[in-house]
Amino acid sequence: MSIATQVHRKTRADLPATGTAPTHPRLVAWLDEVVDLCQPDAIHYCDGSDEEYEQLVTVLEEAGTVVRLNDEKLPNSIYARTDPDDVARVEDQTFICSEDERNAGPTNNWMAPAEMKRVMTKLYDGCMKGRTMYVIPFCMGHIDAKDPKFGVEVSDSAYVALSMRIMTRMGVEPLKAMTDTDADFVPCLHSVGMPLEEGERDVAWPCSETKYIVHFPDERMIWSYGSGYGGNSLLGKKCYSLRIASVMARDEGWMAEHMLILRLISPEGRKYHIVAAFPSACGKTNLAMLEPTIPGWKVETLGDDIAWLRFGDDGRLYATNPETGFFGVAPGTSYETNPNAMRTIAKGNSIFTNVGLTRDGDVWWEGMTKDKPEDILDWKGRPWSGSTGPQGGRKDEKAAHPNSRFCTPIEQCPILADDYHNPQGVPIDAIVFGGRRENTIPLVTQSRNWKHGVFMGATCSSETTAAAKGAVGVLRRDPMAMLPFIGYHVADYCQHWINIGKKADEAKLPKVFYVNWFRRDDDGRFMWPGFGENSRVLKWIAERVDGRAEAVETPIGFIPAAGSLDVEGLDLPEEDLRAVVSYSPQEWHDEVPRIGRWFDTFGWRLPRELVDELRNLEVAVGRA
Ligand code: GTP
Ligand code: SPV
Ligand code: MN
Repeated sequence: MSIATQVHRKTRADLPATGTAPTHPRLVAWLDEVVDLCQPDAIHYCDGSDEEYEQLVTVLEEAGTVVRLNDEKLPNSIYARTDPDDVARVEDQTFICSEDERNAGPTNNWMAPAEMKRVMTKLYDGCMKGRTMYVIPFCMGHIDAKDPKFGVEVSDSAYVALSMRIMTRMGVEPLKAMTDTDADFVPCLHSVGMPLEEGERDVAWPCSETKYIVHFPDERMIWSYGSGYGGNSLLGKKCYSLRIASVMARDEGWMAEHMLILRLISPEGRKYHIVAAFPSACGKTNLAMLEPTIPGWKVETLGDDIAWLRFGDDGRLYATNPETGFFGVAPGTSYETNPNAMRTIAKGNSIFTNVGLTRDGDVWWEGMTKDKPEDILDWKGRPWSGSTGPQGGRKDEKAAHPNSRFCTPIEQCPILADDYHNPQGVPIDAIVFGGRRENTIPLVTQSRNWKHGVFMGATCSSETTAAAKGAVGVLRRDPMAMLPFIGYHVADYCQHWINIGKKADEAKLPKVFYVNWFRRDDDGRFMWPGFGENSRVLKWIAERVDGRAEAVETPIGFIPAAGSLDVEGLDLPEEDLRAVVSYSPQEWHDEVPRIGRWFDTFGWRLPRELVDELRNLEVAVGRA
């Protein structure tokens, strides 16, 4: 830092400010440090009000970042296009900076915290010049929870402030609760990394080629730089509620998981609570809001992305959703596939990012309607038609980016369960793991017990999707769908799952299942129709929880006995059904060594229990 810049360094007192400055002593001290480092031109303390929402939309509109959508179609909603290079989570640039490298483990990027702070302090130095710094107090989960989890995000993006208002409890209420109790909070620093020189014109979506998404688990602190996109910038979401929270959960005896939460209600009115962990863009939002195709059964939604699991006084595991919104994949969402998501969005108050924009201010994406529209604008802003693709582009280029998203308040979901508002959450009957596998993994398998269920989760695998930057369709292991989100060593994380099982009676623990909606036939077509038809699998799971449905034991666990899966009215040839539910000895003969190689990467911390489960499987498939 030169002497000249030191002399002119602004303090917080120098800045024009709007909103009410906080009084929480540690927050005040941290804000002073951030201003000193980032040197914004102005500061806004967010209160989360409707008036503020309106003001920030105007700010973004004037900057060209968003446009307001047609109020008659999507009231109070906005549309944003990102930089074409800032469209997904950047896993390569995501770091777990634990003091001890061994605590980050083989699945995370690591740098020594001091070293990372040196690198990032240089980047942050003056990074908010020409911009307003937004101070965003929030709480993940209920403010009146036993142990509320507060955070404060400081960001130079109004888009982030607006999105955080949908996705979290944000503004005066969490700030007051935090201040009244002098509670700790997770400091979350975010900058798009594009300072403006005096008189320099801004771009519509400021960001930087240099990106870092960094977690300091020992300090419970998050630093993010260079990206304005979802999981990189809405720091309450993956950064806090999974990466930092998984470390808190390990230390405090609970679990932070990449899971949806749903309530399934039988025709007799029996309620089952199910959580399901699928990797990014593998069907959580869709399953969470499913409309059953089997008569008499109902689903209610509690969450679509993140679940926090804690023991209740009765020794059962309870799930809560720390979020207040859906940040859902747009493409493929329609009144056919996910009508409840469409109804949620239709109430407005939503932010759409990187989808298509119609001439009359509505949104469109691939799969929304059977017929593709003509003459709309694509996610890059080019005129686009279903018959020709974008002007100047290729015919097969999509109107919406495959990872384009809607951000919408959960309370607008027409099938939201009443217990969403209950800080205790709901008692879990079943945990479901899943992934995108074109072969090997049957439609549904039940584990023999908790330990075997942990083995299933630990060996989950899935083909990569557009939710993260990088190649799509590449098979990788994704333990509990948490590969990019575990804030510590993967082996210790699996051990934590095993230890949770030791804390409870096996009878009180949720039953564990593994599903795969994505098995394909020789022509590459999905064999299982999916979406609403997945209710047939949920019904089988519920009946297994009650010890009713019949199953066949195989080397990989229990699969539905012939006739036990309700397929009444399902339009699926008998041989396809058999193929999709079957256990294939040949495919598992090939799979087992792949699991062995995966476990080899864990090193000596690999839990004994998982070694035992692998041995059993090797023997059962004739690989021992
Ligand atoms: P994240 O928000 O990234 O964590 O993803 P998610 O797990 O919530 O995924 P989501 O439900 O948004 O689904 C992603 C994609 O998978 C969408 O394009 C869906 O249309 C598609 N999909 C969801 N369920 C099914 C299914 O049962 N069968 C098939 N074939 N596709 C599905
Ligand atoms: C995911 O990638 O799993 C998401 C979207 O849910 S993001 O918030 O960007 O992480
Ligand atoms: Mn997710």
